[in-house]
Amino acid sequence: MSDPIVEAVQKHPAPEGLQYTYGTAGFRTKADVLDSVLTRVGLVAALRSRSLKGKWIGVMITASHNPPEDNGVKLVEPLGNMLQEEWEVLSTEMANKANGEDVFKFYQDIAAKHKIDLKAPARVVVARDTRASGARLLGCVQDGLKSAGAEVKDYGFLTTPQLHYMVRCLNTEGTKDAYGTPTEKGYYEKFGAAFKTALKGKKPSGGLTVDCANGVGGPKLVELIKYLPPKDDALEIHVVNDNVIKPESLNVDCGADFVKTNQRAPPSSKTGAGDRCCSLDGDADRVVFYFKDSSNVFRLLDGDRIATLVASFLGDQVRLAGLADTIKIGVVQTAYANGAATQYVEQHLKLKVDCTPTGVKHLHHAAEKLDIGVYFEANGHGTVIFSTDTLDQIARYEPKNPGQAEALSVLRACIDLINQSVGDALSDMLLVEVVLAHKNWGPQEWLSTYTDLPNRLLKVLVNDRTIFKTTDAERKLTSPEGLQKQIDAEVSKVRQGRSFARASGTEDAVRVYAEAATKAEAEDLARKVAELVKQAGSS
Ligand code: G16
Repeated sequence: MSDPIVEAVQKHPAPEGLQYTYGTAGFRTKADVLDSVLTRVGLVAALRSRSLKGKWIGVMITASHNPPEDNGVKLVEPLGNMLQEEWEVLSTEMANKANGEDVFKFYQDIAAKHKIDLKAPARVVVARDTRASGARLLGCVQDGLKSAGAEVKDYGFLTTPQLHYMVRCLNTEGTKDAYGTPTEKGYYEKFGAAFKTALKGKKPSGGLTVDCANGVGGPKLVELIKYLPPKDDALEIHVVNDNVIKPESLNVDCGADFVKTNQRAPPSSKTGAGDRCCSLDGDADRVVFYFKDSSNVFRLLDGDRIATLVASFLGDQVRLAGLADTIKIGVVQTAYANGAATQYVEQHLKLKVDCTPTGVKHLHHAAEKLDIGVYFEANGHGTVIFSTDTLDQIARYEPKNPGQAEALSVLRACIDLINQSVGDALSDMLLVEVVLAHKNWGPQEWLSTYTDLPNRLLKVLVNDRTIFKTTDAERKLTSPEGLQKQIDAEVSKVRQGRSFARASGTEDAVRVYAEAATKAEAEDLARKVAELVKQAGSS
């Protein structure tokens, strides 16, 4: 059979014996077995766009925090959200079809089942991070898109959140919800201007050293800096680990995942005590802050800290603006949130906390139900979203005095500064700096709001991670049988103990998290639970 789709699929045959799954953040695995997946993702993207009458759909080629030899791909919905779950399932099926004819038939079946007009326009935006395999994989997507007759806009290298931004801008252009100009310059201008307005002439104390994980965030941050107010008036940023010429250095001994998992600064870090630092991940959708205290001890300010800082600041502005009776703020976390952070939000900030499974798509959905939803994973991935009603209220509200007017204008600038389509390390970083400047805080004051419970995160390699099934927002295992009981027994032996195990959605491993009253107890609990997981996973 000869059809452009069959030909494109046959040009990139699937390796035998591999099963692909659209996981936590799309397809992720070793880059050298991804060609066939990328071509088929091109077909799904074209179908998804046609199903929405030609709305722009995004395709991002990245493996984010994963090692340089990995790569991946994810699809972005028209408003910059993650792909709808039903389409994740279709993508998985498409990726696992044996050959060109099966793929072609499935393509037609999807169209028939979802009443998609295959003559309708298909529009797709593509971008990639700086991985060496990116160019080849882009070619594979392009082959799929071309064979399906899609119109393609290739933005070259972008951070993942920039791609989400482009998609939202393209789909809202010329409407009352227009999000911005769909160009890189448009992105820098929007966030640069919002940063300046939100600062209200306040200057963050000291500079900020930004570790860019040797990924795409490096060159993009260098560009963004050109659009920020001059460093003497606002923020002095020192960019480090921005070597994209050596793709093998991506995420190696640097970046947000390294810092969060190892609870230490990148070994190359040269900052002194009290210097504020942050690390982005490989595609700049996560950020964590940290510093050395006066005793030279490493102190981490992770996603939980960003959530508490931002929720308390936005809560203050809403109250000062006189809107506290009508606008409620809530915080969304995952099981990885430190117990002390959850307690702080509930008992000190008196805000509601929801817990969802890992993956920003889950947090985003929960946050959409709130007036102002602050959602961050402990690993630094997150953002704040405002409901349409809340945005309207804030836009229409007439302040009753200068104090209210001031708070209202800060709130409006924060709305512009926050990338509401998805967690964005660059926008989150600027937001944190705004809050610290307004509070006149350094990292020590930020840290002093509460004390984290010591914790440990471990990665366990097992034969088959799919046997690890969870419930209760991943806090409890339902399979393998009996394992949860064993974990509970270990947890009960330590003070303030909590631990859980879950299969990663981006790597072939099971993750174990443990926290307890002391570092020794947390480490010990993590090690014991990891041993239990290892045993259960090797049978
Ligand atoms: C992705 C997801 C995050 C998730 C992380 C780890 O991050 O977008 O929401 O927390 O993977 O997931 P897992 O523990 O299942 O491997 P990123 O930054 O890699 O895109």
